[in-house]
This record gives sequence, C-alpha cells and structure tokens, in this order.
Amino acid sequence: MFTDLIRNIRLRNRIAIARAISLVEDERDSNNEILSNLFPHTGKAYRIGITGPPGAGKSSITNELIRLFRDSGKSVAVISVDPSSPFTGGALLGDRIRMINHHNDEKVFIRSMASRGGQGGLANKTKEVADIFDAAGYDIILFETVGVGQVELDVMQATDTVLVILVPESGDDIQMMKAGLMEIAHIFVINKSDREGSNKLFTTLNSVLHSIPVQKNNWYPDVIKTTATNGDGLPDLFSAINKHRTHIVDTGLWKSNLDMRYQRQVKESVSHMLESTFWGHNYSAMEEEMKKPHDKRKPPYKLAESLISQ
Ligand SMILES: Nc1nc2c(ncn2[C@@H]2O[C@H](COP(=O)(O)OP(=O)(O)OP(=O)(O)O)[C@@H](O)[C@H]2O)c(=O)[nH]1
Ligand SMILES: [Mg+2]
Repeated sequence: MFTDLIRNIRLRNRIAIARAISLVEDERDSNNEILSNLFPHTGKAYRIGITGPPGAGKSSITNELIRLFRDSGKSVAVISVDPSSPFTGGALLGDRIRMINHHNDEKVFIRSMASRGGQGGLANKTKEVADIFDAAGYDIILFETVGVGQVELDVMQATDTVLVILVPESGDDIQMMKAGLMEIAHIFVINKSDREGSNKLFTTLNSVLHSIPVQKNNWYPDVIKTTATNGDGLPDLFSAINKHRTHIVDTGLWKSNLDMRYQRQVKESVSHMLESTFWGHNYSAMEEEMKKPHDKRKPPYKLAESLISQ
C-alpha cells in the first residue's frame, strides 16, 4: 500500500506530495504508514521558522528568501500556518502578500495550513508535513507563523533557525516578548526599515539583548534591518542565516536538534496512542458516572484513578 505514492514523493512529484499532505492533514494516514515509509529519507532538510506580528512582512521576507535560496541552487518548501478560521479566510489584512512569484518554479513548493483543528483543538500537522518535504528532497523548509501562541512556539521549536520579524512600531512589544519569542529567536529582523523609528528599535533591541543572559550554546542573536519591498538588507539576512547554520552544525546543535525532534515525536505519539486506546475502553464508564447528579458523582480525580487502575 502506498508504494507508488512513496516512490513518487521521492521523485518529488507535486501531485504525490500534495496527496500525501492531504492524507496526513486529514488524519487518513491512520497507521502512519506514509510517514513511517518516508522516515528513513528525512533528516536532511534545513528548517527555518519565520514568525512575528500580523502584517510585519513575514510573507514578503519569505518570498525574498525563496529567491535567494533558489539563486544559490537550493530547492525550497514553504509551510505557511494560517491562524484564521477557514470561514473568515484571513480577510483581516486585505493587503497581505501572497507568495505567488515562484509558481512556475518546480523546485519551490508552497503550502498553507490552518493551525486550528476542526474541534477547536490545537491540531497541527506542520511537523509531519515538513517531514514529507524533507523526504521529497527539499533542501530548505521555511515555516511562516503569526504571533506567539503555543502552536507557534511548538512550530518554532521544530526548526533550526528562528527569525522573529518586527517593524519599527514594535518597540512596545519588546518587553512583552521577552518571555516568549525572545528566548527562541536566533535572528531578529527589523522589517519596514524604510519607515521612521527603525534605528531607535535597533538600539532598543540591542540593549535589551545585552541585558539578558547570552543564549545557550554561545549564540548571540543578530539584529538585521530590512525593507522587504525593495530587497534592502535581504543579503545580510541571508548571510546571518547561513552563519547560524554553520554555527549549529559546527557545535553539534544540528545533530541534537534532530535527536530532540525524534524524541518529541515519539513522546507525542505515545500520548496520542495511550489516550485514544484509553478512551476507547473507558469513555462509556465516564458517561455512566455522568448520569448521576453532580453531588453524587465520584470526584473527577478519583474517577480518573479508578479508570486508570482498572
Ligand atoms: N513600507 C514597507 N512595506 C512593507 C515592507 N515589507 C512588507 N510590506 C508591506 O506590508 C504588508 C504586509 O506584508 P506581508 O508580507 O503580507 O506581511 P505578513 O507578516 O506576512 O502578514 P500576515 O501573514 O497577514 O501576518 C504588505 O502590504 C507589504 O507590501 C517593507 O519593508 N516596507
Ligand atoms: Mg503572511
């Protein structure tokens, strides 16, 4: 089963890749057969996360990075995580950039995904989709996500280099960001540097960065000013990414990132499997308990204990 599909993915056939993504996204790869067959071919792609506030220019920068990577002979896959519900379709920002400049390029694949699951959960298959691209032989995988929620942090933790995109007006957000993105960013980008205030933000950001302990593994985050609309600063950003890549390869971090991703995937699968088996057997017992009036029910902790120990 799926033999042809796997072979075609490995040949980087776009229809096969799109089909595998749909199957995985809709949880129709029920025994993870596709992902398991692809697994031995993963672990080669370089993963870059791009995050920041709405409208900061993440897609514009992604577009430019695609071009720079293509110019250096690399193939590029993009996963754009759209937080908007399928109903509003992201109509909030009328002027958001669509990544369409690369449509005729066989070595560029762009995929949008919704970050919220059907039941309002945090279902998010970005890592699995990235593994499909990885196995298909894409050299670079770019992840675009908005904001600082748990899903975004999860996505960013699954990447090797994290870019946080800010704009000159982001000054006030910096204190707030300290807790979340500050720790995971490897490179800060001040986009829209054609606007007033970019130098001020550059200075503020550098002084905030000086005031927090140097990042683990001796990586001190770069701060790069860009104007995505005319390409200014993009070559600097590209060099900074390559510098970080060299750093993590040389220090062995690249290898331990791969190990950590492996470990996380095993743990996530275990939780998933335990829960679904458990509830398969015990859901009715919980429902039975719920037929009693509130004050006659076992306390939830006690019911959990007795279900688990059965
Ligand atoms: N002046 C100026 N405008 C820019 C720059 N970069 C992007 N823009 C504009 O800002 C708007 C938003 O850009 P996007 O690239 O869609 O931003 P985004 O962060 O991907 O937006 P969302 O995905 O909707 O959060 C567009 O109108 C861009 O043309 C820049 O450097 N300078
Ligand atoms: Mg965007």
